[in-house]
Amino acid sequence: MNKLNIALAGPLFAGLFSTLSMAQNVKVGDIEIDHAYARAMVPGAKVGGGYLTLTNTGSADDTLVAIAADRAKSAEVHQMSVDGGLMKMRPVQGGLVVPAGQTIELKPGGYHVMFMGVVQPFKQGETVKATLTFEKAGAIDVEFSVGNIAGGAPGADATHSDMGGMTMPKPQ
Ligand SMILES: [Cu+2]
Repeated sequence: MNKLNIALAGPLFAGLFSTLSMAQNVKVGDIEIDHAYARAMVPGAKVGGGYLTLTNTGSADDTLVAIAADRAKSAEVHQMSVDGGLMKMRPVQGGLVVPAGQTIELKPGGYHVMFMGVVQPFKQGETVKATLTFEKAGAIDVEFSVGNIAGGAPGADATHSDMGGMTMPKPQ
């Protein structure tokens, strides 16, 4: 585990557990959506992360093809990964596939919804509404409960508020 992981893991997990109790559960077609939450953003931040669990109870794969939110100019699914010691995030091309009978978890450090062009940074206690569109199941409105700012450490939130180029520098 490198220094970046250690620095991020604590606050991120704290944020995750503090928001799970506010989870909602909605369904459209064969797709079930749970645990939708977003992280609070620091003042001035334009980019925020959202997380949720997608379960496909059907017998055919489906794909999350679009996300729209009132509070953001655009939103898309990103994948975060560690590549050669660098944490990177990139858009998932062609939509996020939710395989038949499987559950996909969007969580810190992995897949996440990236809200971009946010005018008013998300604040703890707010609800951010978004419409998710699936190729087969269709569209569903989802409410993301806004949790805390990842433990309150400004450095930790930099992963989402300062993602120019989508490649984060390796800490020394
Ligand atoms: Cu992202």
